[in-house]
Amino acid sequence: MVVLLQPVTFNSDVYVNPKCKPSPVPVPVIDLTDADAKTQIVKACEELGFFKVVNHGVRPDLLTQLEEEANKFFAMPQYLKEKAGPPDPFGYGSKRIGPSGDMGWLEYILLNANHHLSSTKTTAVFQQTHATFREAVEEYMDEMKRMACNVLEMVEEELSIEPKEKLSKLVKVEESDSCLRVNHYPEKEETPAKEEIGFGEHTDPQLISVLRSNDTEGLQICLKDGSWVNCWRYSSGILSVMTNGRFKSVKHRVLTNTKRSRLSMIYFAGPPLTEKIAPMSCLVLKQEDRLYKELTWSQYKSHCYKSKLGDYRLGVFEEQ
Ligand code: GA4
Repeated sequence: MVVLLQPVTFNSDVYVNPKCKPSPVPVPVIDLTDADAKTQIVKACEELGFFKVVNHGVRPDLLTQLEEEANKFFAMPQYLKEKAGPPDPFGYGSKRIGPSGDMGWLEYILLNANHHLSSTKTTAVFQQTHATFREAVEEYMDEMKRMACNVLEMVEEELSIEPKEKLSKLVKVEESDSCLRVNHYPEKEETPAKEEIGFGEHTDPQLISVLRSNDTEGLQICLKDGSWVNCWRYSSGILSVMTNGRFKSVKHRVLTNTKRSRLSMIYFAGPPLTEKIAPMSCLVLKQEDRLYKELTWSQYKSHCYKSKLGDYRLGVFEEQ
């Protein structure tokens, strides 16, 4: 499931590449204060695997401030940024994504959201910047956690999931294995701008991802028929297992064909490493309807981190 934090305004003027057309699929826009929000969220998770939220309660100046601070980080000389790399997986990375040789036209920082910003690489990111960056990151992570829990609680209510807080607790607890990724896709200098893969196609492995991006296009999602549509603001993995396939894990990618740089910030809400992931019994009426077996998040995460970006990873959960 992916959640967007932005207004959907499909303005075709901003597309550099004529192949990039506004999405023909209306992106569901869900007002989190709407009485019907939980029904709309579940419908969006079943049909598309992503939706945009409004009235989410995150103060706009926090979003602006974090974007400004992140831009300042990426504007620093390369040798300074590299003091916070290579990513292990946390820290600063450039062009290389993950440990299996995937490459993209981007630079990024990956931060551990829970063991509070304590890894050596994370510390190195903040050594190069002002304290204001770290403060904004911490507040943003708290807000993303709150929002992810809020959305998961609505899902629990709508699907009558028992016990109460079964899903949201996984993210709320101290040991939750969540992370924040800030991606910077630099603008292209050539004219016409050459299409490049910014971030190759993949699905996110965690429970829910909350994405916020600046006003630059690039994000595309893959529909059930295999076609790619622009959805320049966006959509996860194990929620699909836990709902026994009822929720979709949307495949997405980012293209860089733009004259403007793209900045995106994604909070990946994950459960504790020891948590057992399996279809929730309240959603599987008959044993033979169960599509997936049980693995811990730690086992699944290790499997993911050995894979290539575009690999189908949920197969390890599938019952024979
Ligand atoms: C995709 C979602 C998150 O960005 C991420 C990515 C991770 C990484 O960049 O190191 C992975 C990718 C992501 C899934 C497969 C493996 C691991 C790169 C890769 C090739 C931080 C995550 O948790 O999984």
